[in-house]
Amino acid sequence: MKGIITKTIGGFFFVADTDQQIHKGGIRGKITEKVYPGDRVVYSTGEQIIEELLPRENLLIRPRVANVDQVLIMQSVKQPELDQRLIDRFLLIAEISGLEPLIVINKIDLAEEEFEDKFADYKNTGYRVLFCSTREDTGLDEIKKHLRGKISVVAGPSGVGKSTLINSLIPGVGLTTGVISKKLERGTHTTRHVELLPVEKGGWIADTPGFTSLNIDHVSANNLKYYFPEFDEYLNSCKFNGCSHIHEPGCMVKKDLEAGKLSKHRYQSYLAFYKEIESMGDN
Ligand SMILES: Nc1nc2c(ncn2[C@@H]2O[C@H](COP(=O)(O)OP(=O)(O)O)[C@@H](O)[C@H]2O)c(=O)[nH]1
Ligand SMILES: [Mg+2]
Ligand SMILES: [Zn+2]
Repeated sequence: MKGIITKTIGGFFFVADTDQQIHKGGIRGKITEKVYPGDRVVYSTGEQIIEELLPRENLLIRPRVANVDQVLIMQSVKQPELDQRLIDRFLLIAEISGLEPLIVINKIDLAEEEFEDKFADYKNTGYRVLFCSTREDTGLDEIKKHLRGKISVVAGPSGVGKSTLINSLIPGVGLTTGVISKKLERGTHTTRHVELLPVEKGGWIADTPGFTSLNIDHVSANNLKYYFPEFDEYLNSCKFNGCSHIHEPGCMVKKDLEAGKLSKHRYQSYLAFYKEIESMGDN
């Protein structure tokens, strides 16, 4: 039978069948590779032991989750304050890693002013943006739809409501939230296990304490432009081949930027990441 690993603890693993029923078992000796949550396996019933590790599509390093389809880039409108640069950083990481990004903006119950406009640039670029309030139970059904049939991880700063969201999506899962959880996360850093949690209708989601920041050192400054989808249509329109859209004459990106056809804040993020990568050297 085919199943999916939801967590591993010590010598044991937990494998979910196609009905999301979870079985506990030990790993058979002939499997020499390490298995991670998200790994697809062939297992036998009864003893529920892994027969075979099926080919992996990808493996996130921190946290270790295999076969990730989607990353929820989560922020709140307030408490903590919205950080668009961080959204852009996570979008970049998602693009580099080949994961589908889904921007989720929580705590809309706290908004005192119009906030949706701030996300028009992302929508125009083709990114999905969803708004929710776990406190007032708004927007959650829409999020559920986007989780169906996929393995998703949640990324975002501490306090935006990642654990609360998962608790709302999966009744009874009981993740620790709020101030206490921050202490716990630090105190039990090494013992915490990543676990895939079942979302109704066949999706999986992982709360990811370590996935709050990542560096972007595996892309070169020259290639950075390929991970900003809004620049795709400029590949052949600038005067210079391989234009970085920064200082070259005859750059159409800069022209359209001035004409207000491209997002200024996205371009600022591009510049900031470009400089960051350059300053790391060897590019
Ligand atoms: N006002 C408001 N507070 C929320 C909402 N969602 C979560 N919170 C609160 O934000 C705090 C941090 O939530 P938590 O889930 O622990 O954040 P995490 O660090 O991202 O996992 C908790 O006190 C939650 O009760 C929301 O939609 N609105
Ligand atoms: Mg949390
Ligand atoms: Zn250019």
